[in-house]
Amino acid sequence: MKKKVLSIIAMLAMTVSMAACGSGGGEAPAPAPTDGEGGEEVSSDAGDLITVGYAQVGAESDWRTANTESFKSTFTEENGYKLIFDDAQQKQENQIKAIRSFIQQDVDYIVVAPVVETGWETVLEEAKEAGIPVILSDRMMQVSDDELYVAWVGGNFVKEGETCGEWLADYLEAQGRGSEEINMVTIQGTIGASAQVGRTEGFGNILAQHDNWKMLDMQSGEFTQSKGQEVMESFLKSYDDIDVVICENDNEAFGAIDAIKAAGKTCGPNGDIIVVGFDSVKAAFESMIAGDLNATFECNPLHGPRVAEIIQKLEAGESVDKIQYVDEAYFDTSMDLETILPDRAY
Ligand code: GZL
Repeated sequence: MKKKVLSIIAMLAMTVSMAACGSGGGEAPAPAPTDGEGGEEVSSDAGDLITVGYAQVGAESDWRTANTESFKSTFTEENGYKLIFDDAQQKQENQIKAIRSFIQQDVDYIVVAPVVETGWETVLEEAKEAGIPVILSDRMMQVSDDELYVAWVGGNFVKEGETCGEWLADYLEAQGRGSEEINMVTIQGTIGASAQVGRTEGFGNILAQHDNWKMLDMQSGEFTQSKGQEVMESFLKSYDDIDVVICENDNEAFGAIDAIKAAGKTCGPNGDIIVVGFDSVKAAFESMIAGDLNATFECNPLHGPRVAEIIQKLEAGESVDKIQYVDEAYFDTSMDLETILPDRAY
């Protein structure tokens, strides 16, 4: 594309960093250090490729690994793209540096999964100044002018939180505990991330409808398994009568389960503590089948094809919807999980 010459010069001058994406189940291994200088070129430049700069949050969870894979398998040379991928290791300053590097390389499109919602105005203005369309994937940005981004693709986080609350109410009712005093704690995601803001708000909407539900405490587990375990350990030390733990992603739930077992308590459908997570990654199905996790609320990470569809429409001069939710469901131990699991894409 017209950006080709510049990008070759920039690429030669640029250090590349390869995101080490983790495997399912645990916390992703720490990715190779990235300097946010525009990240790693995923495919060699050639011919008439559309250059896409993708500023990814990090590699903190199974969900993130699947999200990254969705982009890397969509934005390939065979599909007509050159992907420049940057892993910000959950640091906003690295994402901002990567966006500036994409602008310097004069990419055709910038895609961002913003680690938190605020602090983007200036760098988005710079992209606008450079005439580079910005597409948001996954989490949202709070900006004064929503013309600073073309479209957003992601999950409906408030709805995910509400679905979780409604599921819990039904679950407790079915157990004959509908009027019982229920003590709960929440392991939140990265504070200020749309997924954390929405899930906390959504569950809170249902919590407000149940006078017999008591939220004892909320703390951030940063969407990671290790931090989730640490937070649950501290909750177990502070409160000896926890009935439910709401984990704002599955990896935090895996950590919470480890902490519960280490404290000599049990969890899952026949346990002392009900454990729920968000994302519905494969390892969550394995945890439900093992009898540890009670339910998981889906947040589809496969945004690559949706973003490519937006780019193709823009290339054809067509208009695109500003807000595009992905389809989401939930899964619990009442379902035939052994049958569902093999068909799960992530
Ligand atoms: C949700 C995404 C969240 C996932 C976590 O769209 O932003 O970030 O729920 C991930 O697993 O870390």
